Amino acid sequence: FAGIATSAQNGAPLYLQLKKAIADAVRRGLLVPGDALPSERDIATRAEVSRVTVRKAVQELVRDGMLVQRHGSGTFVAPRMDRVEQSLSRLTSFTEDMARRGMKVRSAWLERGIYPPSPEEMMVLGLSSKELVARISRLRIANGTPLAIERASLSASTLPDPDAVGSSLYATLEKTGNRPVRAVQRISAANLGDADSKLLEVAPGSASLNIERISYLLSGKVIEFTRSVYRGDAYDFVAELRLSS
Ligand code: 16G
Repeated sequence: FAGIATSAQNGAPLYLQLKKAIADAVRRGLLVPGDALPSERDIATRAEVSRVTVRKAVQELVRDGMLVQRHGSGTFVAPRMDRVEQSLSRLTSFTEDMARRGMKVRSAWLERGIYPPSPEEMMVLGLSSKELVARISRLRIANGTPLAIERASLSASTLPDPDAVGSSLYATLEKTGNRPVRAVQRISAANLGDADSKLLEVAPGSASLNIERISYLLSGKVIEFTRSVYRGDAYDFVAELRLSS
């Protein structure tokens, strides 16, 4: 972490730069799961920052799930995340999936607002050119690791205020009786471009699983059209198959 203060030319707050330096050390394997983090004083001296800055960076990494604090014994690198095994036979939300695994979820907003629909959105959501579409795009992060980018489109009449979506889209839809009960999902393999690989913190060209989900209400009305990009190195999609009679 040395030299953080002296190289602090880019304007980002010091604690965020330190947070990134610690996270990078974990990602590059310089610190492995179970390793104790050097003491607050040690880090502060090496990085030439105050202990308050170190505390703030460490607190955020604990909140993200990358570090764990054990009372009396210090701060450690959290156990490595296994590949996520995701059932293809249940209609669940990202928040529910991760909560069930005891993982901490965070989303970074990439876009949200009301727009005129694209021809594809008009077709899939059954909108006329006079109607509007609500778009919400998020980077979905579990235990500090970005796992997927999800770009959802819904009719603006279903979601008139995208800003009101909290941490879970499905929880928001549930409140107005619009939670989908059925979905059709198409999964295809792809390679990540520069922008998406940067967001997902993997090398450009890494494998991804691109998922298109169209979900429906009981009435048969399409409620959600979502294009997602999942990290190929982090996900296994699992379905149970039966011999048809
Ligand atoms: C899942 C869905 C996505 C849905 C989201 C809602 C896939 C590929 N995608 O991630 O379509 O919008 O859940 O999650 O499974 P939320 O309620 O946590 O916002």
